[in-house]
Amino acid sequence: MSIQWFPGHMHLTRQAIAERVKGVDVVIELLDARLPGSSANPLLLQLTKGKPALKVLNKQDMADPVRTALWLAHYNALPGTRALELDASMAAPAKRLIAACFELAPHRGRMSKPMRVLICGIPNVGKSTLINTLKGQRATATGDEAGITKQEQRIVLQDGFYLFDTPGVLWPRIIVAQSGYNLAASGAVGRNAFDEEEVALELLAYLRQHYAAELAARYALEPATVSTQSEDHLLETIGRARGALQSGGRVNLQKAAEMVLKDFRQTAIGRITLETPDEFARWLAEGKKLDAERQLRKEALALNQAQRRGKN
Ligand SMILES: Nc1nc2c(ncn2[C@@H]2O[C@H](COP(=O)(O)OP(=O)(O)OP(=O)(O)O)[C@@H](O)[C@H]2O)c(=O)[nH]1
Ligand SMILES: [Mg+2]
Repeated sequence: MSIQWFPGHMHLTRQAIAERVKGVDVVIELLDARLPGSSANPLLLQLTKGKPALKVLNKQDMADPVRTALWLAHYNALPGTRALELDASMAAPAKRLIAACFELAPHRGRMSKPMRVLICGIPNVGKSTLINTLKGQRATATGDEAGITKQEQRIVLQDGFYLFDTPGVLWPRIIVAQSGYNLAASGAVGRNAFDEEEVALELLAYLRQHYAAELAARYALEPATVSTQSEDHLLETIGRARGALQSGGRVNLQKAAEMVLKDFRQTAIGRITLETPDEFARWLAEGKKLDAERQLRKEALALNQAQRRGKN
């Protein structure tokens, strides 16, 4: 799938993150609890250079609670990593983050040594919402669309406690194919940058395997339909049932795909998580292998061309 991942302001942000990290005490990485592996920036470790970091599984109210528990256990078992779950619009749990920052950087938080917390994560994951919840007022713009925050912004939470809101970033190369689809399904990718039908088909393929009952209930399908029909067929069945038709009575697949994606994003199908830690580890290993093979082929091709140029 081709995705126009990296609009200009995201490029700048990567540099801005690297620059900004020098002057912060804690980095909070907001992950999407529906796709924790795919929403984790593989470059972040390199960008944050050993700063105390906290992973926050946001939008937990939309995710499958059983799987959220698996992901929290997974992250908390990694050395030097702490993870929490969150619904960024709820004040009480958000306040736990403040306490966690003080645990990670106990010497900070006075006027002379302020606590400086950088909040980063993919587009639309809820960074600005979290900041507004912590602040108790609308200090920064939010919206259900990727790319709302365009510039870094400093918010003073209280005396000696600063939060830095950053524009969402995606990384230039996504080597796990499923991550591309999951990011697009979640709403992290701008509307015109991917093919809705392709993404909806991948989503249906996953849901029919792992959330068959929810899928059947949402679209009033027989369980047998869900288990026996291919995702292409399912999309057509759903489109027909929902009246997404075009002239001649054929199903408008684009419209059907948009409907399925909207339902997923609004939790209308249920609380769904698109990956488990084990699944993601497998996808990552596979992605790395394919990527290494691609790299080798590229090198072989370059060598071959150089040799031919040498002969001429
Ligand atoms: N259900 C639910 N929705 C959330 C949560 N956090 C954020 N949202 C919604 O997600 C959307 C995106 O939130 P923002 O705070 O603008 O996201 P952002 O990470 O700042 O996005 P960019 O600035 O585009 O990078 C908004 O519609 C929020 O209301 C959450 O924990 N649960
Ligand atoms: Mg924002």
